[in-house]
Amino acid sequence: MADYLFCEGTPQEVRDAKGLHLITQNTPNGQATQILLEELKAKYGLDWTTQVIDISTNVQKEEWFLRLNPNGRIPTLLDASQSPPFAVLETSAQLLYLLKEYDKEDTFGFKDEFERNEALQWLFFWHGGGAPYQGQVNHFSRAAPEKIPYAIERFKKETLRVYGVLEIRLSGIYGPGKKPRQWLAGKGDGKYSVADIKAWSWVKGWERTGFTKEDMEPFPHLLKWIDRIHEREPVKIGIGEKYNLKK
Ligand SMILES: N[C@@H](CCC(=O)N[C@@H](CS)C(=O)NCC(=O)O)C(=O)O
Repeated sequence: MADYLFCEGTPQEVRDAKGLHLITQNTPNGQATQILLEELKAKYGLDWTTQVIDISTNVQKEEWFLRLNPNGRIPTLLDASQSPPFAVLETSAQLLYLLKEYDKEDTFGFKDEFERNEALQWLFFWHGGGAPYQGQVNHFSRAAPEKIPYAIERFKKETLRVYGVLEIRLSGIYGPGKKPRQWLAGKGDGKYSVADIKAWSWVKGWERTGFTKEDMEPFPHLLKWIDRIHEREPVKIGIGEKYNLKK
């Protein structure tokens, strides 16, 4: 028994978990892991339990949560089928953990080392260079008590720049034969993978982030990629009603 993972305040549903247990809220970060779980369910019949929390109450800063994820942020994944139970923080680490443990056919990852590395490149690119900037646009334009034009402009500009990086990749202009790609990683025009899932969960929210259609005009391949991923049934479920907070 891994006593260190639990304390008096640990909710019963966490203690009762027998397999994978996801603690989330339906935000872009939460959605990345939600989508991969739904994809794995569609492909292999994977099962897990979900606990939707309300981060506006700061429940993610309570001791029971910090024991599972010292960063105090969602999503948090616990795999209670491991002995001792294994807790995973950070979306990209969760995606990689799920690939290793639950995607036995590498459907959403790659067997080939070079392709696998490409997926890591785009995963890290978005984790470190995309999500934090788009997150700051959201913060400074919606949540901040004071509107600071410099901060909003700075983070908008950087977010559009990284959208431009994705556009370069998907348009294929600097790739072999200058052929457009369908997906971020993989040979040829690529294969849908965790790299796409991670970036998509943020980029698809461009309108909500405050960008206009004119802002997005330089990114035609990116816009098509957004629609392509949105058509997948597990993706629709992974960002849908199922993950909304039940009041
Ligand atoms: N780098 C982290 C970021 C997670 C994150 O920022 N989660 C936000 C919601 S999208 C959160 O939990 N915010 C609540 C808080 O900061 O207390 C990841 O990829 O998992």
